[in-house]
Amino acid sequence: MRFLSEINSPADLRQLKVDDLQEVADEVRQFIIDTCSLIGGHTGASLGAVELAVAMHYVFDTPKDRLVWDVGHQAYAHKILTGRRDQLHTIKQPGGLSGFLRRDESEYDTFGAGHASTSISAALGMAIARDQKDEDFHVCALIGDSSLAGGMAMEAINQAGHLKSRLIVLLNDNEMSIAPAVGALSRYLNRIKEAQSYQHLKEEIGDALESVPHFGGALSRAAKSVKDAIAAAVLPGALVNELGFKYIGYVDGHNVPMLVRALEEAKKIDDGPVIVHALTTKGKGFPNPEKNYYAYHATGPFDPKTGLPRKSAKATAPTYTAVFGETMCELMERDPAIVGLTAAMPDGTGIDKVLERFPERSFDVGIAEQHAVTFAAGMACEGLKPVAAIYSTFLQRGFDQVIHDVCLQDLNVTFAMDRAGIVGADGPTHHGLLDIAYLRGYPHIVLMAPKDEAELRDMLYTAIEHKGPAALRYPRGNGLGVDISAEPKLLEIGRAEVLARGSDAALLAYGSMVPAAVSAAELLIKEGIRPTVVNARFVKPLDGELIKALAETHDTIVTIEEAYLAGGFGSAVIEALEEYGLQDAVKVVRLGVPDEIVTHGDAAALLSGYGLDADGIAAATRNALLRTGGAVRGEKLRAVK
Ligand SMILES: Cc1ncc(C[n+]2csc(CCOP(=O)(O)OP(=O)(O)O)c2C)c(N)n1
Repeated sequence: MRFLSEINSPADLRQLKVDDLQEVADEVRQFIIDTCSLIGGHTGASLGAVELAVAMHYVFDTPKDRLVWDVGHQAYAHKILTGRRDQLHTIKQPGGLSGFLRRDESEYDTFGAGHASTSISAALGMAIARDQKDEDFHVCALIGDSSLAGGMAMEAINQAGHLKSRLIVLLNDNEMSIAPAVGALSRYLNRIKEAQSYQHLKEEIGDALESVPHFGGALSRAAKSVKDAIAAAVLPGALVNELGFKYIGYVDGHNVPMLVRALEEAKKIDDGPVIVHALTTKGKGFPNPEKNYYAYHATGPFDPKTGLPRKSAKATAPTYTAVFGETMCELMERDPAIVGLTAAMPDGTGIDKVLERFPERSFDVGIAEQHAVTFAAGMACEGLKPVAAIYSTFLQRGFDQVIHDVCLQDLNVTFAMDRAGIVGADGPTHHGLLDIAYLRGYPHIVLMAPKDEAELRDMLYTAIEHKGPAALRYPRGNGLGVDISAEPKLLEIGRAEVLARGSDAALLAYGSMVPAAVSAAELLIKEGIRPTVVNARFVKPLDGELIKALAETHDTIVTIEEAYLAGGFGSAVIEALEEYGLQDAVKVVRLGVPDEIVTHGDAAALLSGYGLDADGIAAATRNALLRTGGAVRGEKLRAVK
């Protein structure tokens, strides 16, 4: 590494000559490939943004000038150039760098990110604050073409064009979301590119015509007016003229000197916002000759020579995502009213299978969770049975739409919330820990969580057939390997499943925590404690009859959930007990995630750190029984964890 080993901050980068920057970019790219080949990560997304990061840190006086990255998954080069090169190998690892951006990780991370389409709003806020404080610095938002289509980015563009504050938006246009980009905006960006190519062509033809003896001038003028007409029709188009943005582009997003020139031009515009349109290739330089879009976005560890994935132990059980996708296809085969929706996560949610099998009855709406929910509501008004498959964390975006557009009108929409719980390496922005709390407080909605992948099939069917809103949550990763060959069956709504009857304590577990509760019971039985174990199945409506009965026959109820305790499943149980006047009849111990931000890391280790595994549940139960003096048969209790 001729340059990179000496670059410990952007100030070092700015000492170099423009002519050296392409080589710096090459070194950064190789560094990303070498690192990600060992630990995986958002490899392709970051490889596509290497030159953008080099050019931005060269042109802007960071951190005084503010760079605001959208999502932050593509910012590995930014991390490398801002003093975090030697820690890159810790990215997404326990105790290591975040896979996204965090204000507390670096002064160069001006705005925390992980969810899409936030950068222009935040950058505009910074620009306005700068103006109000009479300060002088540049603000540049970097946003991908798919995130640009997100509602909030559009709202920010609308306001930026109106406010006329100095703001630079660098558009990283690779025609890709995680899957290929969808939507009219994507088509519009393509038209800009086509029109510009046409314009260049016309310029070349114009020059050639100019040289034709006698008629040259007239022919050339005619050609230019055609060119102007095309340019006026498409270029710069609505985004620029009508919405008050200036436009610089398009620029080859892998040519650093050209990017530097474009950004220098953008810096000169002081009377309003400007968009610099850079064309990039996702996965640029990834050593995989095959076009594999999904692999380009994020990868596991791979061979740096061939790009092929390193061998990993093959999981025997299918993922919850795969079982969801397969079950959707089965149910859609039988019922033409069912439609499937994803918001830019076809492979992540399993809707990719549905899009393949039923292209007319399934939709990728792009990064547009709010729209997805209300779009589903509209379809439900007309008798369809939409299933919106949205990660728990991303459905947070559509909260009001769930309430106002679906629940208030009691519409038949199913929400399939994948990645509910602790997701692991992606960390705080991606954990799905809030959905119980944010959905439970509103009338009409049915909320459930399966204990395994077979029950996921039953719950999906039950939710779709339920006339009204219903949501099911299930975790990231593999199921338990149970038999899933049975036809999905309807479950009785609001009825829990008693898995074991005991007397000393009742373990009341929700969804992903049921297997851990069963294992905890096995540990306790060895000590002579006989717990009752319940698969709660529903948090709304709760199985009130069962909860009453448990309160009357047990000293202690232990509730267990992979979610924030505040407003969660355990809270619902306590509320129910109060409603029944049984709050003093039984001690309730709630196990779940406390009131703190959960870091990134290995999901199983994080869960165990919160006592959400068999050992933790057994220890908490023992502890509770000691305190309540509950009936403990058998010998002495072992030391409490
Ligand atoms: C609100 C929200 N929905 C979905 C995602 C998942 N997601 C992460 S990156 C990404 C694609 C972003 O595409 P683009 O903005 O074009 O950037 P690129 O990855 O192509 O550089 C998606 C859908 C997210 N982070 N936030």
